[in-house]
Amino acid sequence: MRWIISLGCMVIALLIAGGSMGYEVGEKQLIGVQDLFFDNFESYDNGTFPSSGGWVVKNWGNGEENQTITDKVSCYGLKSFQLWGNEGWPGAVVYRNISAIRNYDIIGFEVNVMVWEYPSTTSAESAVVAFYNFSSPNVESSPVIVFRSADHCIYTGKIYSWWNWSAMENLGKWHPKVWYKFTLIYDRPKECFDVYINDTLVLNDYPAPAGWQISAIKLASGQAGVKCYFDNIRVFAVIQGGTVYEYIPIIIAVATISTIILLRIRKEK
Ligand SMILES: [Ca+2]
Repeated sequence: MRWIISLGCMVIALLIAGGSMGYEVGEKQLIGVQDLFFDNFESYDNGTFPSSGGWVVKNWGNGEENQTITDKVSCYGLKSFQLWGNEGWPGAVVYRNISAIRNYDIIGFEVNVMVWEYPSTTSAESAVVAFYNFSSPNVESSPVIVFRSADHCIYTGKIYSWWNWSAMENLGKWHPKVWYKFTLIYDRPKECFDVYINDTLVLNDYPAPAGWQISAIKLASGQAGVKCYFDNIRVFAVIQGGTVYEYIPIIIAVATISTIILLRIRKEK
């Protein structure tokens, strides 16, 4: 009986130790993600432009009627947002103000993108997703995800260097009618960003100048002149904290010891 009391005291001691010390897993850890904007395009009528959701046009591309909510293609739910650029110039460009984004150091976007077909031209870009400057839309900011037409590859980098493909990072081939999920997380103080494709990290700490101008998200179907589709777009901030503790090892230890005690008590009965 005495050993059970001893073990019980040990469990209590472990719990107290866990509560006061924990296991430090880093000097400064990420403690959460706060959504700043989300749109799955389900709330709009088919065939309309989603201006009621705050989307604004910069270029109508291949006609006003072709920049539209559609129920013919979707990644989640029944609808997505179709953009269709002109072959040549300009493409179809829209953006959405998210002014709260200025309040956070680490920001990101997540979006599903699909390009309908390979362009018949090698003109520059088809689908584009980028952080943007809402109040000065002609002043563009980094970073960007862009589908290049010439080699059918996805690129990332700074938006100013669109035409300097060799200065950008090639993230691999894209294929028509395939949805790709992109997650880009931009650490402005560190001046670098990470890119995930379909939840797999494909680029880590890519250098990028601090995007102080960023206040919006931009979508486009560029001058490749093909239909591009966007769904489930999310813009978020990563919230940082001080030291974060990891309690899992302590919980496992306490659970194991408690189980031993319970088994021993049952055996004695
Ligand atoms: Ca949808």
